Amino acid sequence: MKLVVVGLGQCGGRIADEFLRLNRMARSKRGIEIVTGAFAVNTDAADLSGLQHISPDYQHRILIGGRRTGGHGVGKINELGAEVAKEDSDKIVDAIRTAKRFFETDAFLIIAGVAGGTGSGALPIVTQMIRDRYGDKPAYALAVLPFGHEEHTEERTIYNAATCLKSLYKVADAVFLVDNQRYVRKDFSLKNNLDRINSLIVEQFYNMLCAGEEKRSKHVGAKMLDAGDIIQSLAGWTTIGYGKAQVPVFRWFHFFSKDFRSKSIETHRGIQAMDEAISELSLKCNPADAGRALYLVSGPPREMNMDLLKELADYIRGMSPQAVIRNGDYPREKSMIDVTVVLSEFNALDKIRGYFERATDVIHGLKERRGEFEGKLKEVDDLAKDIPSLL
Ligand SMILES: Nc1nc2c(ncn2[C@@H]2O[C@H](COP(=O)(O)OP(=O)(O)OP(=O)(O)O)[C@@H](O)[C@H]2O)c(=O)[nH]1
Ligand SMILES: [Mg+2]
Repeated sequence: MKLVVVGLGQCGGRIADEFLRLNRMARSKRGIEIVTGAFAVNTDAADLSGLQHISPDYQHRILIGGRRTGGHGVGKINELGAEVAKEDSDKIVDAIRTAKRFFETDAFLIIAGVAGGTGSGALPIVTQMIRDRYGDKPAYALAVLPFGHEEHTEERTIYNAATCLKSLYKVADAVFLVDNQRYVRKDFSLKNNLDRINSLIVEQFYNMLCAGEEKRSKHVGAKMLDAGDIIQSLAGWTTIGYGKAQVPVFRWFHFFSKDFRSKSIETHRGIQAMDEAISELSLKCNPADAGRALYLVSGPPREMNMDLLKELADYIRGMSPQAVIRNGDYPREKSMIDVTVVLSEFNALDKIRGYFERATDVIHGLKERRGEFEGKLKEVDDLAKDIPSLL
């Protein structure tokens, strides 16, 4: 599957940059392309300069809101982020058309952190614009949710997340939810290292995007997972996970034994990889609530037998009994079996519900404080009514 990726704000821009790195890896290691264009949009000129892979010209690093923000961002006010994205919409949409292999693109992926200002405000607007303009291709969003500490220290974080997600759900064909906090726990020694988190986020998509682009028959599975399968598997709130289990590169007994034990070890490895993928999903969720599921298993061809595929199918079926399930196998990895899982079309997610409830409280609290503030202001005004003004 080939994507045009568009990153908004600092978080979005950096993750889009990382997708381009992933594409270079796909090209050099596998001879295939998975990204047909990558763009970063920001109100902050310094953030745009800090990117590494996206072309440095103005049509790939797109500065918006220049006059209103002076190139210094919108300081967490996502309403302003949304406004400047609307004002500069032509600039963004026209630039996207310049993607070199635009006609080969299967879908758009629009990325931002939902708690900031620029990205959070621009995400629903740009997604809607892209859908209106390029309606024949799906527009998916990747929404990065804030760290726990950000949620607890800053009311605006919750407000931005809630307003962004509410609007986004209406316009995106699917929304990948990626909770920053889940990635911190994965690797304590790299706490707060955003680069590492960005790589982890993006690498989960690698095999899923590559599988359908393979041209050499030895890398085409018995059931190839292509762009059509992926598109059919995505709708509404969506999570993604990836897990792997090492396989010894050379196993002498493989050549001599058709032992039932070695077969069961392979199946076990596949299940172990799937277990990890499920427990490390990009957002905490209840898999039973998913309406659609997709999984892809990749490994050395000799490891991928029918038993393994059947075990994985049973596993997913047991976990998400309501879901329409699609799957594929990808004889690619050499020294591991890995599994990518996408669970989609969730009807209920605690995290989203939590944002909406808390944001409603924040809005009521703000209204109350505004009322008190205005009451006091009026009191002082009344006190000064007999004092002459110099204006
Ligand atoms: N995973 C990840 N999260 C990031 C990154 N940069 C920022 N964030 C998160 O994104 C949110 C802040 O969004 P930013 O992208 O910095 O904000 P912005 O869209 O540039 O908006 P303004 O700076 O307010 O104009 C916070 O929740 C951060 O934790 C990044 O590189 N990777
Ligand atoms: Mg910024």
